[in-house]
Amino acid sequence: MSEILQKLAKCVEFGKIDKISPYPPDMKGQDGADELAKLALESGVRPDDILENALIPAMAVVGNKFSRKEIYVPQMLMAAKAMNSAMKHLKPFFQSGEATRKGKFIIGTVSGDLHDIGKNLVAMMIEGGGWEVIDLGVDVGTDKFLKAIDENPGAIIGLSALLTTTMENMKKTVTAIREKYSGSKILVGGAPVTMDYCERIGADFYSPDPQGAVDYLNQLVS
Ligand code: B1M
Repeated sequence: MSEILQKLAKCVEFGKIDKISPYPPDMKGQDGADELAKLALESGVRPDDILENALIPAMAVVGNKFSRKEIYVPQMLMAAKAMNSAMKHLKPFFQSGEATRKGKFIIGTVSGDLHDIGKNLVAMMIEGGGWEVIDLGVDVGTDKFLKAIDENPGAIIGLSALLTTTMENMKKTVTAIREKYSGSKILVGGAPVTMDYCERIGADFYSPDPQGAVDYLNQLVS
C-alpha cells in the first residue's frame, strides 16, 4: 500500500478528520483524511483503490474494535466522520459511474421510532464498507420502504428499532416487503431485537452491531 493510503487508513482508524481537527491529540497539526484523500486522487490513485485499500480496511478495524468493546461510540463516530471527509472527494467518481460500489443498502428506523444514533452508525459503517447507502431516516413507514425498494431494485434492506413497542412495526414492514419483493434480503437490528425475533418475523439476518451488518452484506456479494 502506498504511503499516502497507509496514512489515510490511520486517519480513518483514529478519527483524524482534517488538518485543523484537534482530535486525536497525538496527530494534531498533521494532514487528516480530508487532505490525504485529495492528495491520493491528485497523485493518480484510483478512487476504487482508495476505498478498497484504505477506507474499507480502516473501517473494518474500527468495527471489530467496537464489537470487542475496545472502543466506544464517540471513537466510532470520529472514525466515521473521518471516513466521510475522505468520501466527499470520492463521491463524484462513484456518482458518475467511473468507480463502482458493492451494491445498494436501504436503511431506516421503523415507524413510530425516533432513535437514530445506532442506525446512523450502522449506515456509516456500511458506507465505509464500500456500499452505497440510502438512509430513509427515522419513523419510516412501510410505504416509504416499499417506494425505496421500488426505486432501487436489488437493494438490501436494513430496519432498526429501539423500542419494544415499535418492534411490532418492524414485523409489519418485513411482512409487507416479503409479500411484494419475496427475494429481497432484510437485515434487522437495534437494542431489543434478537436473532430469535428476526427469525419469527421472517427477516434474513440479525446483527447486534455494525460490523456484523457489514460482514453480512459482504458475504452476500462474495
Ligand atoms: Co429512548 N429509549 N426513548 N430516547 N433511549 C431507550 C431505547 C430506552 C431503553 C431507555 C430506557 O428506558 N432505559 C427506552 C426503551 C424501552 C423499551 O422499549 N423497552 C426508551 C424510551 C422509553 C424512549 C421514549 C418512549 C421516552 C419517552 O418519551 N417517554 C422516547 C420514544 C421516542 C420515539 O422514538 N418515538 C425516547 C426518546 C429518546 C430520545 C429522543 C431522547 C433519544 C434518541 C435520540 C436519537 O436517537 N437521536 C433517546 C435515547 C438516546 C435513548 C437511549 C438512552 C440510548 C439509545 C442509543 O442511542 N444508544 C436508550 C437507552 C439505552 O440504550 N441505554 C433509550 C446508543 C446506540 C449506539 O445503540 O441504538 O442500540 P443502539 O444501536 C446499536 C445496536 O443496537 C446496533 O448497532 C448499534 C451500534 O452498536 N443496531 C443495529 C442498531 N440498529 C441496527 C440496525 C441493524 C444492525 C444493528 O441492521 C439494520
